[in-house]
Amino acid sequence: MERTYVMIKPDGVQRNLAGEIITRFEKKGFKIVGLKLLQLNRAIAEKHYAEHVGKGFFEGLVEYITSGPVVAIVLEGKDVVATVRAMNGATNPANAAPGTVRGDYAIEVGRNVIHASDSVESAAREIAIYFSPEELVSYNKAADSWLYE
Ligand code: DAT
Ligand code: MG
Repeated sequence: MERTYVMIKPDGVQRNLAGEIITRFEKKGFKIVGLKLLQLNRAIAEKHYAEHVGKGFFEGLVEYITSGPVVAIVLEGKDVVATVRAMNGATNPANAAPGTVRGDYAIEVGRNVIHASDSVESAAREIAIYFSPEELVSYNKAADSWLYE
C-alpha cells in the first residue's frame, strides 16, 4: 500500500489546527502509520527542502519551518500521495480551492500550514528523513474492509 509524508507546519501547530487537519485524513480513510511532534533544525530543513536550496524564498522558508514544532505524519492508503496533495490544495493558498486545507486555513504562500510529498519517490525520501523503520507501524483496522472492496 502506498505511503506519503505529511507535515503540519509551525503555523498549523500554533493555530491549533493539528487535530482538525489530522481528522480530515482519518475521515477520508487514510491510515496513520507514523506520528510525532518535533522541531526542525536547519540541517533537517535543508535536507527536506533540498530542491529549493539557493532559491530566493529559501532563507525565509527555513526560518519559518524551524520556528516551532511540527507534527510529522506518515499516511497509508490507495493513491495516498496524489490524494493528499489534492486535499491540501495549491502551494499558494490564494490559488487553493475552498475545501482544501490551504484553501480553508491559509492566506499566504509563506504560511501555508501543511506539507505533503509530491511523488511516491519523494515520499520514500522524506519518510526516511523523519522516521526510522521501527517508528512506522503496519497494522490492520476493522474499517479496512469498509474502505476497500
Ligand atoms: P509544495 O509545498 O506545495 O510542495 P514547493 O515544494 O514548490 O510546494 O515549495 C515548498 C514550500 O516553499 C512551499 O510550501 C512554500 C514555499 N514556497 C514555494 N514557492 C514559494 C514562493 N514562490 N515564494 C515563497 N515561498 C514559496
Ligand atoms: Mg514540495
